[in-house]
Amino acid sequence: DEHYDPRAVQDKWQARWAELDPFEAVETGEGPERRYALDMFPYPSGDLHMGHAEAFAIGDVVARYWFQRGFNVLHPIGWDSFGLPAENAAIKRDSHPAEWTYANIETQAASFQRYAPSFDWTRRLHTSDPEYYKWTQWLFLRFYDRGLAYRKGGHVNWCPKDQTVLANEQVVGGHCERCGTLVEKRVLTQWYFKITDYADRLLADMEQLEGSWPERVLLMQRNWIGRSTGADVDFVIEGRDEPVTVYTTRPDTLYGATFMVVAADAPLAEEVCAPAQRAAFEAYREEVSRESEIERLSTEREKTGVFLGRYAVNPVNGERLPVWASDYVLAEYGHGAIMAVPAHDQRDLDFALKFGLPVRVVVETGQADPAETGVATPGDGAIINSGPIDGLDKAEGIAKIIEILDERGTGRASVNFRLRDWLVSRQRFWGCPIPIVHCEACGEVPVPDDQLPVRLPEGLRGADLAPKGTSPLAAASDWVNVECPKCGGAARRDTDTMDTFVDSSWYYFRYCSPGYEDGPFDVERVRRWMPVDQYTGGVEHAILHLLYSRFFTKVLYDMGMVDFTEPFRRLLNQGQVILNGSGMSKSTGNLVDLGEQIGEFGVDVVRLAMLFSGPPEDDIDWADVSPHGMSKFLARVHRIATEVSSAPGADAASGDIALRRATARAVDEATKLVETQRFNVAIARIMELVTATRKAIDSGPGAADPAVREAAEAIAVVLSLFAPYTAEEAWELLGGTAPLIRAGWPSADPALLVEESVTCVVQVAGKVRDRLEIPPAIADEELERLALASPKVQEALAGADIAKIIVRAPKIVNIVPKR
Ligand code: ANZ
Ligand code: ZN
Repeated sequence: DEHYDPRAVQDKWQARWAELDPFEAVETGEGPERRYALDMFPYPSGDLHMGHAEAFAIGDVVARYWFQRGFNVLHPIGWDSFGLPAENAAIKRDSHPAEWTYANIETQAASFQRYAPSFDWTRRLHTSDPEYYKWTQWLFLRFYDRGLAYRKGGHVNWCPKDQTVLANEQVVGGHCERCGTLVEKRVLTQWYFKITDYADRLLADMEQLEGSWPERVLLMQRNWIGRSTGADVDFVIEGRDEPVTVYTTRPDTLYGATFMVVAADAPLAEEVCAPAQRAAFEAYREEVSRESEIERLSTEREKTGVFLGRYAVNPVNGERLPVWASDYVLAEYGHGAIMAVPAHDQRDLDFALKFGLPVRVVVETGQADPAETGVATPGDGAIINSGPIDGLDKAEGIAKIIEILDERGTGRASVNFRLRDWLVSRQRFWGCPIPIVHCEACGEVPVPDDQLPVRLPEGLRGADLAPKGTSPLAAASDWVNVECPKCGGAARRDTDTMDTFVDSSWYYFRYCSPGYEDGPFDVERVRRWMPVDQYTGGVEHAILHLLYSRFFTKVLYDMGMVDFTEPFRRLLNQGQVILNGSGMSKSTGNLVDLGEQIGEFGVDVVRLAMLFSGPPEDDIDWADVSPHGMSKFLARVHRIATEVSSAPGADAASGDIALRRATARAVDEATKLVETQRFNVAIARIMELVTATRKAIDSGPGAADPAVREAAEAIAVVLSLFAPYTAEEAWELLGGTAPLIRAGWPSADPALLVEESVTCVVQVAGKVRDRLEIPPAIADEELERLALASPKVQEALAGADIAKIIVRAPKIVNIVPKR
């Protein structure tokens, strides 16, 4: 019947699956191979939207495929439930963030139950539950024990709207990643995680991910870590005991240095500044502190700076270089000071031209004089004006200079990373409290493990949470004032909460043993389930979340808690769902409503439409998607199952051979396509098989033919990955037992995969000389090659040159020798 309504069977099967529990991961030491399918857990902002639908459909396909293959599958779900939106909602509605959060979680959970139902719900977790954040705090303290969590004062990014600090990673183009407000700099004492200690390993271990993570994600991670190699060079400063060290990637241009620049906001600038220049310097520094990051980093902007009244001595030639302060040198990179080589570095050249400083070419690049063109020449070439390294090229020059500096003890090879330590404290309420107490006598005191979790104080709500620039927790005086765990004296709790990226850096470990009470996870169970076989989620997490998770895993490895160093074996970033070019996200509003689509077409249709629209990595333009077409297709599947259901079962081997071959090919290809995540093509293969089956019923051997049943069963099993409800219904019609997910994956009989062959006649000078058995779809070139390779043809040619070959694949090849 063409009137099949995919919505009609959803509730029935959802209830049956809930009874049968086929998706619960089985905890046994032995048994089948295990697979861990992980989806990036959602933030509970309202109901699920089209973006979720895309990501979770993909994750569900992967998990279902593994279930169907008979693996022991872990496919958990949970919520990343701390965070600012809940707090802002609570302020607006005069309520508690938990109310909004947990109400939204329930809404999303209900939607998930219908939409992507292969989760193991027994492992559900929420990062805002005290049972979860207890272990986030425990991990914080282990980081603290290892010197990986520390407090320091310094310039931090401050969002004036959200009234909280931001990690460097959360500042995009100078603006708050979340709300778009221009970010300011503030001097504050904050908690950091020492991710820089792991920079080398974060980079080196990427080798394990090569080929199984998207290339662009690896590239983004590499750029973010930003390893560069060069040299540290020590410059003596006249009138100062301590030399100033600069980091340079071009020590080969050391003879071209004509001045030095110190970051205006670095303490070094203040230290180096001569008394006569102090007033000018302080005025300049004041100016810089008012600038936004975006202004500072702009290349368009004219350079600014001030002379510090001192000279640095070039260690290789004794030249005196004036020392300047400027904002284009960053306090937090390298040593916060540079040697300026204006001929070969554009920023230095802009500065030199602005302030009338000398420009000296030391590399012959064949380009025009930078002092005249205003264009620096950063390329390679023969070194000149550089004493002992004249005539060398860049690589040789770098090696030689480092050797010279090394000998004199005035410099050394050096490696730098762009990666900064991870700022983890936030001045907001709805997050994981930092388990530290500040005591006047003892200083920072960790909360003892047996006093965890440090729960969020009760009683704060609504306006109490409004941003004030200090943490709202500070207002809960009963909560803040505690006894020092060490000396028993009066002490205060740390009032900051952790960046929610801390919560999400380890949730996938917790899924392995969600109720575990003796630690963040059961080491044995993590050994059983991890690493994650496939992680599915948005490319917006390509840097932060993945980098932090990789960092956590390495720390856990160093703690001896896990025996692997990378948490995610394979990564898939799904594309976005868009509508005619406008991104559909929370910020732009949901233009297509998932609930409405499901209401109109049913879950199977929405899933199928998403998955069929293109490769999973590509964006989906919902305007191009055809739910009606998918609906018709499912009706055809259902109709075939209905027609076959009344036919008696019989040995498939006696069935129609052409359809049997088509089924075997479809299964074989679909398997490979699912393995390589080309789901859209896999669906296309099933559609072709449906068409072939229809033809066999209508104008071939009919619905009672055993090959038709075989095809119908294969269709149901493969389709179950993409349209699980219709597939299960069809399976039942065919006499199968629920749940279909336990029916096993079909395997294609290799004998049926061998292509049929046809006979090709090969003529030489009009005479038949050979007959070749070849596949019917052979290409002309391939057939020509085979014909010429035939010994009988070679014999007939007897060494004669060939005038012409006429190929009519797959029937005939005619070879005309020269006379
Ligand atoms: C002299 C020089 C000559 C440089 C030349 C470049 C070209 P990456 O590759 O990103 O590591 N630099 C060093 N510390 C800096 C800081 N704190 N703020 C701004 N710039 C800084 O860049 C390293 C290069 O950036 C260094 O090499 C230095 O300039 C500059 F023809 O030294 B170079
Ligand atoms: Zn104390």
